[in-house]
This record gives sequence, structure tokens and C-alpha cells, in this order.
Amino acid sequence: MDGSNGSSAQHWLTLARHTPLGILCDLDGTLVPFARTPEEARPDAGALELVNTLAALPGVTMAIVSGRPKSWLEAFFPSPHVFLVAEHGAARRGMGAWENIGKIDPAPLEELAARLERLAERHPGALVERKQTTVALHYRQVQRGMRGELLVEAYGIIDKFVAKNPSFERLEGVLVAEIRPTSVKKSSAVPWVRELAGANTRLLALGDDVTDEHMFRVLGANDEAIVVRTTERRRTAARWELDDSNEVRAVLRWLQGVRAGQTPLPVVLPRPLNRRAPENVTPSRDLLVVSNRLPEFRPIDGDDGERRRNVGGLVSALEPALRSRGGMWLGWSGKTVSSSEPVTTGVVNEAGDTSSSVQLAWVDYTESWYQDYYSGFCNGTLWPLFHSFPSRVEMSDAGWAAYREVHEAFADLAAPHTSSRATIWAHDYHLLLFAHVMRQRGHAGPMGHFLHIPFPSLDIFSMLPWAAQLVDAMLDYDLIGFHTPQHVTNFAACAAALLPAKVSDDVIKHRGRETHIAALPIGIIPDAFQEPPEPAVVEEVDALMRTLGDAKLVLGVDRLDYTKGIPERLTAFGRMLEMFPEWRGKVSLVQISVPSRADVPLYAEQRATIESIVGRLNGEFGEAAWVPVRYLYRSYGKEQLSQLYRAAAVGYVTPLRDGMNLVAKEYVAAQDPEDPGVLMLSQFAGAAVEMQDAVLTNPYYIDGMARDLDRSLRMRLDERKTRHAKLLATVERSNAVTWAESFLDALAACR
Ligand code: ADQ
Repeated sequence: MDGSNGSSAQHWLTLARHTPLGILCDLDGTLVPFARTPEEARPDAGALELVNTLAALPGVTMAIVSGRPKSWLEAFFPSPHVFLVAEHGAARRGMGAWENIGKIDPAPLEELAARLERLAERHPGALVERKQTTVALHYRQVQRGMRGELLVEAYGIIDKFVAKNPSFERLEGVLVAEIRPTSVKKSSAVPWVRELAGANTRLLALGDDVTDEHMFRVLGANDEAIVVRTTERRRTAARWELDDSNEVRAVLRWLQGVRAGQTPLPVVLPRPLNRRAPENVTPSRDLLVVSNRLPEFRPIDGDDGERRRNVGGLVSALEPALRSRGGMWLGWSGKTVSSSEPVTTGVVNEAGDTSSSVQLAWVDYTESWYQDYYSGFCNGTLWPLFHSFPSRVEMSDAGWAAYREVHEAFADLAAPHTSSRATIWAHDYHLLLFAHVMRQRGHAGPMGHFLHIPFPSLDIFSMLPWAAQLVDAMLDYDLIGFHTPQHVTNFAACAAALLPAKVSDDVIKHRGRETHIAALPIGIIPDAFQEPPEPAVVEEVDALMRTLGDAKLVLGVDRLDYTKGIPERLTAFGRMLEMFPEWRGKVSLVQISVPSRADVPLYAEQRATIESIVGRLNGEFGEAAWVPVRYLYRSYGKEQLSQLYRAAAVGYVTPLRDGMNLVAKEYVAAQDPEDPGVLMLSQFAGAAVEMQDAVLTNPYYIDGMARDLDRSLRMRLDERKTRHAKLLATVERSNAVTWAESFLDALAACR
């Protein structure tokens, strides 16, 4: 027993002796240990005997509150003294007879179950359990590295179903996703048992997953809840915890002995949970993702829409890991506040309640941080420098000071929410110092960083006055991931030249620490670009295509940024019309540019340059029935983009420098394999390393690019198909989910 805590022992003794006492006990993961499949998880003789004995005690009302179906529960607990709550409250058996709670039409679940079953067939170990009012997808038996892929697909199916059928919801259990009626919750068992047990009842509820939290939350001040910490550590309404079903049984056996008039010494007592944390502080998280912008899990004031699209793939890639580990995502809210105001920070559950395990934490920027950190050091210094545009680099002491200050603010918010052993994954050039500031706060767990943009060569990087300090701080990470082997080599060369570090191809030893460096190229979720479109989307894209008449479509899609090489691309298109006049009237370029950093003068200037080239080309070559270039300065949804990609004869992806370039991968994913278009790709995009079957081109060489475009437009079907098949295989194999898993696996392996 916990002899050191006499007051706990007294507290439990008082509860154990109270009459009437109602016990609400979950089965799987609470009274019965988890098994590989739901079928194998059967209450053994010991558990059955314990429940039956408790139920027979005078003054005790014993209820099993489970997600299992009626018939299953009844088979194990035939005694009418044991009260049963089945399928999370959809049915219950009090004094012998079953009653159904609420009117639930389970018909829509049929199709969902069938779809999930088809999905499960493709994922060894996945199992669909069909009950009267719920469907559960169990993935305990799916190999660890394979779960992410299954879940991305499964969530896609389930979330669509739930959107169409709002009377159902998805609930995350321990390695199971369950779709169930929103009206049915285990909480309904609490007043029921209280009433059955009689006046002045005290209740004891025991459970391990989120469905049990519904029960815990409606308990009264004199009741108690015990959470069983199996694999998840999440926010709980319980005040006590136990480790596993063995401890649950030990406590219940002790309770039974107490009521039987013996005075057994408890083998174990529930341990109190630390309740001192303020209301808005969440318990420690096992995985913290940090990026400049928060993902669009939930709209936050000040969102300008850019964030949603930029991190869409990142969210899908990380969502499974975040959900299964009860993760938190920390980033900038997108809001700026006047510098005189204090910095506001906050934490919410993504769904605004405790039903899901992913939490968001955010920082607002002061105006001076926006100026000096975001526009200044991040986008005015690091972005151009890392993309090897030294002439565009602006540097200031204020920028470097703000860069360090914002890292401190992020760390101040992260530290109280993260256990010192948690895994932290920071993203991109905005957060190069994050490991350093977290280590200063005592963080001991694994920390990784992924750089989404290139890492430049030593001669460029050393233009930065703080180059050595930056690399030194980065070596507080355990793993730094880059898109390409060249970026890895560049980083290693900088560390070797700027620090007294011991550098090999994949490990840098410095200050007694080891940092692993690796090329881990990011991917997309290919399925997202292959779904059949809604009719409204088809109509919108058709309308655009009609304006092109019979002309073949050459498509450019980018954030408006000088690294994307849009002026060069337009100029090469004009050059092609000069060199190969037979294309006039037969091909049109559509350039879609999503507004980005519009308040930065350099970007406004870039926009003006592009518009003037478009004007010149249309003036020079345009005819009454043919517009050579359509320029659209706007963003499109994923479905619209997929349709445009599919309609394009050439995906014209020609950045001057790019970390990876996801548009190239999206274009390939969206093609019709029987009649695919041609990907024309800059040799300076990170994507070129994996996508050698694209038509690779040099965006600095306008005549060459014009010839490559002509060649792409003329390419015969058999060659297009061969190239596309190889490219598609790469895009599907190296996708966003495998990327996230490889990164987290590599990070875990560092320790
Ligand atoms: P970005 O520089 O933003 O990303 P990219 O990889 O091409 O570049 O991703 C752009 C995303 O925005 C794509 O998903 C694309 O669909 C979307 N997008 C572009 N134009 C759009 C429009 N008009 N409407 C809607 N959506 C649009 C940074 C690095 C890249 C790296 C990624 C991921 O600069 O090199 O590939 O991160 O690591």
C-alpha cells in the first residue's frame, strides 16, 4: 500500500465503507487487459468472480459500463445483480430486462462499416467491429509504422461520413476509432446508477479511455473517478489513477474485503493526480510539434487563409502521430497585437472540448516581432540567404534580437505543457534555435528539426554574421532533416568550417552531444489529388477551360515568391512562341499565383513585374480568339487545383531554387494514367532529385527552357505514360505519411 499517504488511505477506507455505494466499471483496458483482438479480450474467471461478488454485497450497486454489445455482455454476466450498460449507453439492463436508450437509426452505419471493412482488408491487422449502433476500427494489431497510412485513409472516410451524418461522431479510444451516435454517452449511466442505488449514494467510476471521461465529468463532488493509464496520457476529469487492470482488480478486491467486514491491508491504492495545474494548462504531452503557423485544425481569429493551404499536407502527415500520442501543436496564431500590449498566448483543444487528443497552443506576435522577426529575420534574411539569393538579403541587429526573443516566447509556452522527456519536432527556418532554448529550460527528450527550404553552401551561409552561433544552437537538436543529400552536405560543411565539431556524413559531434543529419524528402497525400470532383468544381474549372478554346494548357501554380521563377517562366513561354510559331493559337499558359507576404515591398514588386510581362506577351502575341497567358492572382481549393492539374498538358514547375516543391508531386498525382500530361521541372527544385523522369530544365537559361517546353508539348503518348508511371510510383511510395513516420522513427533511433 501507499503507506506514506495516510490521508489517501483514510479517504479510500471511508468511500469503501459508504452505503449505498455505486460502482461503474469499464471492462476493456480497465478490468480486463487489452488483447490483440476484441474477441480475445474476454473477462477471465477471476474478473467474473470479482464482479459477481461485489454485485452480491449488500449496499453495493455494481454496473459494468462498456462499449460492448448487449449480447456479449449478457453472455458473461447473466446474473441480474450485475447491472449492464452496453454500447456506451445505447442499451442497459437494470433489474433483469434490457431497455434501449433514445431512438437511433443505425442504417447509415451499414455503408460506413462496409467501406471500413474494405479498407481493413488492405491493412493487415486492422479489424472492423460492427455493433448495433456503433462501428469500431481497431488498429492495435496493425504494425506500428503502418498505422499512419491506415488512419489517414480511415479518417478521410469517417470524417466524410460524420459530416454527412451529424447525429454520429468519431471517438478516439486506445488504438481504436469508433463512430457512434452523438446522443449516446456513458455519462447517462451515472444518474441511472445513482437512482438505482438509492438516496445518499456515493459513486466510484473506473475507466481508461475518452468514452469513460464522459462518465467522470458528470460525477458529483462526493463521488470518485479512477483513470487507468494504459498507453495514453491525456487530460482527464478523474482525480485518481492506477496503472493497469491488475491494480484495478487489487483495489476492487480490497474494497470487497472492507465491505465484508475484514480489514485487509491494501496492496495498492489509487494514486492522486496532481490537480494543482491551472485550468488552462494541459497535462504534459508526449509529442510537441512546433511550426511558425498553426494548422487549420480549428479556425483562429486573424487567419488569413494562407496558412490553411500551406500546411495542409503537413497536418495530414502529422495528424495520425499527434492523435495517437496525444500531441500538441504550437505556433503563431496569425494575429499581431500592438507592441504595448502584453503577448497573449493560449491553449485550446482542437474540437473545443476534451473529445479529441490534439491540442493547439499559440502565441500572438507583437507588431515589432512581426516586423523584425517574421518579415525581418525570417523572410528578409534567412529566406533569401537559404535560397541563395544573397543580393536580396537584408540584415539587422534588431532582426537577430527579435529572432532570439520569439524563440524564448515559444519555449515559455511549450515548457509547461511538455514533459521534459517528450518528443519535440520543430519545423523550418523560423525555429532553428528552438532546441537550444528548450535545452536551456531542461528539456531532456528527443528533439528533431525539419528544414523545409534548402540549406545553402558555406560561401553563402557564412555571409550571415551569426552563422556560427546559429549552427552551434542547431546542434542541440538530435536530428535535423533536409529534403536532399545536397542540403545535408552543405550543413555538414558549414558545421565543419564554423565550429570545432567532429563531422561525418550523418553525425555531427559537438559539445559532447551528437546530432544526426539526414535527407528525408517530404511527400504529399496523393489520394487527396485523385478524388472525383464535385459537380460545382467541374463547372468552375470547365468555365476556365472554355476561355482557352482548343488550346493546350500549360499550367504554373505557386505562391507568389521570387524564388519560384515566375518572370523567367513567362519569358520562356514567350520565347517558345517566337522560336516555334506553330504553337501560336494552340497553347495557353495559365499561371495561378496565391498571394503571399503581400505587405513585403519585394513581393509587391515581384507582382508588378509579373503583371507587366503578362501584359507584354498578350499584347505581342494575342489574337481575337486566343489569349496566350491567363494570370490568376488568387488561391484555389484542392479539388479545383486537382482538376486544373489533370487538364494541363504540361505542369510547368520551374523555381529558381526550392527546398522540395510540392506542386510537382501534386501535378503527377492528379494525372490520368492513360493520358498523362508532362511534368517540366526545374533542376534546382529539391523534387528533381527524386523525379528524374520529369523533363528537367534550367530556369536561368531561357532559350533552353523554351525548347524543353516545346519538347514537352510534343511528347508522344507512350513516352508520357512511361515517365508518368515512374513518377507516380515515387510520389505514392514517398508520401507525406511515410515521411512523418520516417522522421519520427529516425528521431527515436537517435537515442
Ligand atoms: P512552399 O514554398 O509554399 O513550401 P510548395 O512546396 O510548392 O512551396 O507548396 C505550395 C503549396 O501551396 C502546394 O501544396 C500548392 O498546392 C499550394 N498552392 C500553391 N499555389 C496555390 C494556389 N494558387 N491556390 C491554392 N493552393 C496553392 C515550402 C518550401 C517547399 C517545400 C514545402 C514543403 O518552399 O520547397 O516543398 O515547404 O516542405
